[in-house]
Amino acid sequence: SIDYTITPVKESESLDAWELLEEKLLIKDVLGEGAFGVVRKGEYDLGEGKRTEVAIKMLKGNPDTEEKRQILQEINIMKSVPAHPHLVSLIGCITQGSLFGPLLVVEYCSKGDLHSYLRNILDKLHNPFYANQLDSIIIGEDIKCASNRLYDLAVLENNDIPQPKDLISYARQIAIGMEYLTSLKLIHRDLAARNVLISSDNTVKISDFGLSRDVYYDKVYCKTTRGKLPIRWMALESLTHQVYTSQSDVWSFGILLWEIVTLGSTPYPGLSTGELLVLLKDGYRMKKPSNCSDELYLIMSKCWKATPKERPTFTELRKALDDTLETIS
Ligand code: ACK
Repeated sequence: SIDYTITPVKESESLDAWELLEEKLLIKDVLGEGAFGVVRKGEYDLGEGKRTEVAIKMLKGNPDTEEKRQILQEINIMKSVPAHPHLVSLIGCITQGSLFGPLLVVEYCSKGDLHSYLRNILDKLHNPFYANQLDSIIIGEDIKCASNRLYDLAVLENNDIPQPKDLISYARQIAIGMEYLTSLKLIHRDLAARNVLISSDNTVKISDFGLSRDVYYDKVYCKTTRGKLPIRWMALESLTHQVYTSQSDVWSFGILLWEIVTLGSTPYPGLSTGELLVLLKDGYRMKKPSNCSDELYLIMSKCWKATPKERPTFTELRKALDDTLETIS
């Protein structure tokens, strides 16, 4: 397997076909901020009067050498991964001569991250004006749309509300993207709804796969872009032995399924991260959300098997979600 995390960035590799012209890049509003960097919206001039919307990732303030090394590494990993419909695509980078330091330019996903997107729907459902509850939306089962609160909400909101089958389709698209990453021997290490983006045509794309958290060598790098360890998404062996594999990504995918079903709730509600490790070691796992079908719960539960090898592969997960989708009208 290729370990991208320890590949040093060579100066000579920085200038290539991916290098963009700074004068053609228009940097606009901040979309979001992390511990190290900030993501801004932008436009890139493609020539002949054509422009494309982009998202620009850059470092904040006075970045140190280490932070620069990290973003250059992220750029290099993204360059090495051929584009895929379910991964956020690299548009290019500016590694030389920019006042802002190295810039990573990726496709713009207008609907933002999956977590905020789902939370927004949950908040709407909780709004007394709609007087609905999550319990009345069954995810992963064939139900009559007329009795579905998401359907009611879609009618009120001009149809831009995903239906249960759309939510399963998101999960399936993420499984396909992860199947691809796995085939390239890449481990994501921070698969979560916050790291999935939605494009204007509702295609779901995995983001931040180029982030190299050099977990084997330095604990600092097992932090997320937001500067915290993603404890609630981490597999048992990652928590106990700092072991990250595609099978630990599968565990995180199970948690991500749970996030989708609960429309962006925080995993292990009511439990502190401190309590979690002991409970997980004891075999404790999240129970079935009240609105989750048995079939879908079985899929997520398998992702949380203590023995990594017993968990399904992303290919198996994709197939299982295909089957689930078929049962939903
Ligand atoms: O929900 P959001 O607007 O979507 O807030 C987060 C924030 O930046 C921090 O990651 C947004 N973001 C990141 N990458 C992109 C992108 N390629 N397209 C659109 N928004 C993005 C993300």
